Amino acid sequence: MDADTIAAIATAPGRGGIGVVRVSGAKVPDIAQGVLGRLPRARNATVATFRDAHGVPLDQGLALYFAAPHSFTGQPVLELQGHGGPAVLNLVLQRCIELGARPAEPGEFTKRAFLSGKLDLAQAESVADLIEAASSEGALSAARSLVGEFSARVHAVVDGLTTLRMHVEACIDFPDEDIDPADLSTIAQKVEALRQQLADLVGAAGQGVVLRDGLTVVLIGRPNVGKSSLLNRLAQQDLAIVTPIAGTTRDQVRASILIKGVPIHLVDTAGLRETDDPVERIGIARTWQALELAGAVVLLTEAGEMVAETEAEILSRLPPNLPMAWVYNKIDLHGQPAGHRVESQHASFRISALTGEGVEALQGWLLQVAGWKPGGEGVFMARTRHLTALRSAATHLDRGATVGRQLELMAEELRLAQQALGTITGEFTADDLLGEIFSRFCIGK
Ligand SMILES: Nc1nc2c(ncn2[C@@H]2O[C@H](COP(=O)(O)OP(=O)(O)O)[C@@H](O)[C@H]2O)c(=O)[nH]1
Ligand SMILES: [Mg+2]
Repeated sequence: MDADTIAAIATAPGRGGIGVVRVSGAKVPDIAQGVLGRLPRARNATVATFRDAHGVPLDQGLALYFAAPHSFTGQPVLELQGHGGPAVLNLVLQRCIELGARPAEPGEFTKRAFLSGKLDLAQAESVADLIEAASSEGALSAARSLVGEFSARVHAVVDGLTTLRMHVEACIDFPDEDIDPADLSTIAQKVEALRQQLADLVGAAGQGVVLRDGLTVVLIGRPNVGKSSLLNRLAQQDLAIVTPIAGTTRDQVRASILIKGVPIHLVDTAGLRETDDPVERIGIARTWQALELAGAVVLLTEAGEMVAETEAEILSRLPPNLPMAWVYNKIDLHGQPAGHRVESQHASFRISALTGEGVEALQGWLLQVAGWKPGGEGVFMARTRHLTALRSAATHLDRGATVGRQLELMAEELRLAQQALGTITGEFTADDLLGEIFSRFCIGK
């Protein structure tokens, strides 16, 4: 573990009732002596004056000392809880640095907690996810991961794999014909049970990824069909300029909204048409680019109007398998009722962006495409990285299930499955990945 003592302002920048400077490392007792004149009793809240090198008071607050290894990082930790102003907090931080600490890097406290075995990697990641959660659903699922529910389920599969591997390895030592058929069938049953366990886990983690990352939805169509109006309606704000003039939207307008706690990232684009306007043409080129990163596309046309070449071209250029909703907008102008039809990945809706009629059904479809299922209990925050690892483990188990009597092959697949799962909790994680994960944290965490 790193020998440096690190310090950072752990509370959000700005002014607040309380601001916390956190210090972790071997020099904590000296730093406490320097700032407070003594080392407070461990795990006791102590009222104290924080002083500079000349004894001048910088602030008065609470000091909390945690002796190693009973702290967040596993090292000696000092928390100085003073007043939440940027200037005063900086003075206290500088005082700690003067006494031998260095400024912490983003995520460095949590990284130390991971390295000292206080948290596994999935739990450490959920610290950042909890802080960043955009919705209460997201926060609750991150908290579930933080207390280790996700890791526990991963470990349960790993334990199952370990037992199974022992069983398989034991059988390998016998020549083929001596393997007891009863053993083979027990092994097959266990593989099947683990596949099911893993499939459930993939489902729950997939939900977590949705809660964290959401779905990017691109609105396209000819000019004036109401794309910007629909964006504004969904965002419940006037974000994009709406006018009856074709070609109003040129720059992409982006808005992230929450539907039932799921982040939906909307991209409003320049309407697709032939144009000589160079600016609009750039906008149109960007529309096509945006589609490459889309998780779903909403194609708008005006209700009661004929479908034209533009739509045919759009349809022919859409990436295959991209979920699409065809939205017939402006039903209020044509006296049509709202309505919708959903066929798996494809759906059509009759709506009015102006009155909002029919928009709720469209929102429901977006949630469905995002992969959200109602009753998100037992969902825990997960990342794409976790999902990839779970799927990789599942693939190895699938392969393991097909090898028949070739138990050497099965043993190898089981080993690879276990290794894939190990990357989630950090047992088999490369250093550069660790660096990348923690560098995305905020400072002081
Ligand atoms: N009556 C009616 N007008 C709409 C509706 N949606 C959009 N409009 C109008 O159609 C025009 C073009 O809308 P806009 O959102 O800028 O279309 P965009 O070019 O596709 O972004 C504006 O005058 C809007 O007020 C709708 O559902 N009903
Ligand atoms: Mg527009």
